[in-house]
Amino acid sequence: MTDRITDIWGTGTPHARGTAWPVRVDQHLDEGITEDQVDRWVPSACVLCSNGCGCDIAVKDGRMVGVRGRAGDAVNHGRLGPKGLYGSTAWSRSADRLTRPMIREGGELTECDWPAAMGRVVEVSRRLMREKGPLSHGFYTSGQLFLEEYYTLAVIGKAGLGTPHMDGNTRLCTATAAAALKESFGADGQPGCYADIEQCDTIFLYGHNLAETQTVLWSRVLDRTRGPHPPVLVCVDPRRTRVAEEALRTGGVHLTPRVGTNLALMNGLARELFEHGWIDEKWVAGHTLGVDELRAIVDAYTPDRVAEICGVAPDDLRRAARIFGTAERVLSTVLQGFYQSHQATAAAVAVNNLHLLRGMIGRPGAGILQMNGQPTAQNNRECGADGDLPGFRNWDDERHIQQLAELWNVDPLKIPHWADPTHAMQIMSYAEEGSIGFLWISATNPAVSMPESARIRRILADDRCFVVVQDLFLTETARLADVVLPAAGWGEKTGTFTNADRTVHLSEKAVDPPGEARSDLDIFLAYADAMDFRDRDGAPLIKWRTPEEAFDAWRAASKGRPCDYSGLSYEKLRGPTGIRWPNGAERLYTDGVFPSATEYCETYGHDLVTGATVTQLEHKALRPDGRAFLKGADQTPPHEPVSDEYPLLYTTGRTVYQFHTRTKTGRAEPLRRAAPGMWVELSAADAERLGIAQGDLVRVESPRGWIEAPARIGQVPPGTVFAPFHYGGADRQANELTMTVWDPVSKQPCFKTAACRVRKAGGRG
Ligand SMILES: Nc1nc2c(c(=O)[nH]1)N[C@H]1C(S)=C(S)[C@@H](COP(=O)(O)OP(=O)(O)OC[C@H]3O[C@@H](n4cnc5c(=O)[nH]c(N)nc54)[C@H](O)[C@@H]3O)O[C@H]1N2
Ligand SMILES: Nc1nc2c(c(=O)[nH]1)N[C@H]1C(S)=C(S)[C@@H](COP(=O)(O)OP(=O)(O)OC[C@H]3O[C@@H](n4cnc5c(=O)[nH]c(N)nc54)[C@H](O)[C@@H]3O)O[C@H]1N2
Ligand code: SF4
Ligand SMILES: [Mo]
Repeated sequence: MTDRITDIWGTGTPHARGTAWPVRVDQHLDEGITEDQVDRWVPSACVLCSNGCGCDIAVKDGRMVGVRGRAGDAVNHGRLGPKGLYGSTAWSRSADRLTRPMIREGGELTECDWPAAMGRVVEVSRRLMREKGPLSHGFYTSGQLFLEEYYTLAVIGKAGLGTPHMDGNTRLCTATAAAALKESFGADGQPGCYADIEQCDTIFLYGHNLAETQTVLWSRVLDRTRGPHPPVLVCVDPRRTRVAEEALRTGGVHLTPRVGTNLALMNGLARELFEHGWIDEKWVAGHTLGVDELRAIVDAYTPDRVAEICGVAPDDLRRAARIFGTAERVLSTVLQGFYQSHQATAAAVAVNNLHLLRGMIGRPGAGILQMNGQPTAQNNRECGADGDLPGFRNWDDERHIQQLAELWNVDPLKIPHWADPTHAMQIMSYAEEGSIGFLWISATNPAVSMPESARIRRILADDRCFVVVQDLFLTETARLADVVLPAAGWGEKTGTFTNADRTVHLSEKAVDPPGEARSDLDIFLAYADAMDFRDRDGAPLIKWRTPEEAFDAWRAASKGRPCDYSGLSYEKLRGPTGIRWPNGAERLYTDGVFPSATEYCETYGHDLVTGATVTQLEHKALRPDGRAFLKGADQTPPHEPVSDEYPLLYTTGRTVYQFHTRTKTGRAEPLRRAAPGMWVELSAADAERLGIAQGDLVRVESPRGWIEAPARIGQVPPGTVFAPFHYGGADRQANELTMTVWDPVSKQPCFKTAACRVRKAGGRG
C-alpha cells in the first residue's frame, strides 16, 4: 500500500490523446482491518471536494472503516486522493461527535433532548414570525448537504416562511461560477465535462491550484501531460504552484498577475486574439452578442499596459495568447484565484469570452469548467437554498414564480421575489443591525470561514440574534449558538449530489449516526411539521418524508429547466457510475444554442462593473434568442491598495492535506500530521529584507486584525503574503485579516485581496 501523503497523485497511467483514461483502483482501510473482514461495501461518492469521485464505503460491525474507489465510475475510474482515502470516514467515530442537542441556559450550552431543542427553535421562530414577519428569519446553509436537504430547506424558506434571506456558504465558494455562467450563457450549468481532458490539446488553469485541490482530476491531467502528444498547460496564479511547474514543463506559460489584477490580464489576452485575428468570425456572428463592445473595451489593454498593471512580462502575455489563439481544443478551468479575487465575475466571464471568440464550446476537448469547490455546491445552486430560485428560475420573471407557486400549491405572493434573494454577507449585516433575529446555520463554520472573523464572532455572539447551529461537531461557530443540533453526516444518511461536471451520485446510508444525531433532512422536516406549514388547500406544505420522495419532488420541480433531473431516479443512480444531468449529456450547448431567451433565462444580467441589473424590457430588446453574451469590463483598483503602512498584498487559500476548517481532515491522523498547524508564506526577497528565516514566528497585521504563525519561504512572488485558511483560533486564522467586501455581481467575498504588513514576532512579547 503506497503512502498517499508523500505520493499525492499515485502511480501514473499515461495514455495518448483520445484514448480512454485507464482504471486504477485506490483503497484504504483502517489499521488492522483486512479486506475479508469488511461486512459490506456501500456505494457513494467522496464529499471532500467537488470532483465527486465514485467510491464504496467499507462497513464493519456497524462502523465505517474505509473506502475504495469505484473502477466503473466515469469521474475517477477508481482513483481516490489523500483526502478521500484518509479523510472520508475517520471523523465519523471521533469521540467528540455531537450526539445530543444542546441549548444555552444561563450562558452555558448544555445537553438536552430533541423536544426541548426543537421546542426552543419553534418558540422563537413563531414569536418572531408573529411580531416581525418573515424578514426576521435568516438561513445560512452549505455546499455540503444533499440535494434532498437543500430542496426541502428551499421550500420551507420560500413557501413556508416566505423569507428572501437564505443563502449558502456557496456564496464564498462558487457564487462567481454561477454568476459567470449566467452572465455569458443565460443560466447556470457547466458547459464542459472531465472527458474533455482526454480530448484537448491545451489546458488553461485560471487561479486554480488543481494539483492540490482536486487531486484526482490532476492525476487525470498528469496522465495526459506525461503521455504521448501531451497538451500544453498555461497557469494563471501569482504563486509558483505544482500547476505552474507542470505548465513550464509542458512548454506552456506561468502567468503571475499581481494579486487583484486578473481582469487586466484577461483583457490583454482578449486584445491579442482580436489583434491577430484568432477569432471565429462566423461563429461569433451567429451565436453571440456584444463583440464590438467587448473589442472596444479590451483595446486599451496592450501588452505594455498589462505589464504595468499586472507585473506580467509582455512576451509572456503574447505567448499565452498565441497558445490560446492557435490551439484547436482548449479546456479552461477557473477557481478561487479568480472567484475570490477582485472583479471576480468580470474576470470569470472573460474566460468564457475567450472560448466564445474562438467558437470553442460544446465540442470534445473545447470545454469550460467554471469549477465548483464543495461537493454539493452545485445542488444548492440548483435547488435554491442559496439565493437562487429552484430549477435555475429567474426571480424577476413572474411566469417562473407562477410555476413554483403551482408546484407547491401556494399563493405566488407568498414566494419572495420583489428583489433578488439576500446574499450571505448581507444576511450577516442584517443580523448585525438586528433586523434578522433568528439565524439558522447548517453545515458551515462561518466563525472561521467568513471574512473579518472578529466581526462575525461579534454578530453570532450578540444576544439580539438567536442562532441555531446544525453540525457534526461543536465547532467554533457552534460554541456561539443558542441551540446546537447534532447532525448525521455522509455515510450516515441517504441522498444525492452533483459534482462540478454535472455528474449526479447517489450516496446510500451505510451506518447509523451516533447517539441522537439526525439527518439534516429529518431535522428540516421536523421543523416544518412543528411550524405546521400548509399549502393553499390546507394540506401539509412538504409532501415528502424520505430522501427518495424528496428526490422525486425535485425531479418534478426541475423538469423543463436546464438542470432537468426528470430522467434520473434512485434506481438509475444505483448503477456503477454517476450520471450527468440532463439525461446523461456530456456537454451542453453542442448545437450552439444557449439558455438566454428572455422567457427561459435565469437572469437578465448585470453590469459587470457596478452590478446594476438589466431589466426584462432591456433584455428583450437585445433579442438574445439563444445567443451567448460577450461582456467586458475595465480593470478598477482593488478595495485596499497597498500603502506605506500596509505595504504587502495578502492572499489566502488551501493546502492539499486539509479540507476547510478541518472538522473532518483534522480528525484523520495521516492528514492531521501532514499539515498540523498554521503558517504563512513569504517570498525570499521580503523575508530577507525583514530579517525573517524559515520557521521564524511572524506577525501579520491588516487594518482588521493580526495573526502569528511560522514563516515558510518560497512559492509567493515578492510583495505578496499567502496564508492557508484552515486553522481556527483568533491568534492564527487567516480571516482575522480579510475584508468585508464582495464582487458587485456574484456577491462573493474577496478572500484573495487585502493589504498587510509583516514583522518577526519572536522576542517582542
Ligand atoms: N485540499 C483541499 N482541497 C480542496 C478544498 C480544501 O479545503 N482543501 N476545498 C475545496 C473547495 S470548497 C474549493 S472552493 C476548492 C478551491 O480550490 P482552489 O481555487 O484551487 O484553491 P485556493 O488555494 O483557494 O486558490 C487557488 C489559487 O489561487 C491563487 N491566487 C491567489 N490570489 C490570486 C489572484 O489574485 N489571482 C490569481 N490568478 N490567483 C490567485 C492562489 O495562489 C492559489 O494557488 O478546493 C476544493 N478542494
Ligand atoms: N480566507 C479564506 N476564507 C475562505 C476561503 C479561502 O480561500 N480563504 N474559501 C471559502 C470557501 S471556497 C469555502 S467553500 C468555505 C468553507 O468554509 P466552511 O463551510 O465553514 O467549511 P467547513 O469546515 O467544510 O464547514 C462545514 C461544516 O459542516 C459540517 N458538516 C459536514 N457534513 C455535514 C452534514 O452532513 N450535516 C451537517 N449539519 N453538518 C455537516 C462540518 O463538521 C463543518 O463544521 O470557506 C471560505 N472561506
Ligand atoms: S479529488 Fe476530491 S472527490 Fe476525489 S478523492 Fe480527492 S477529495 Fe475526494
Ligand atoms: Mo469552496
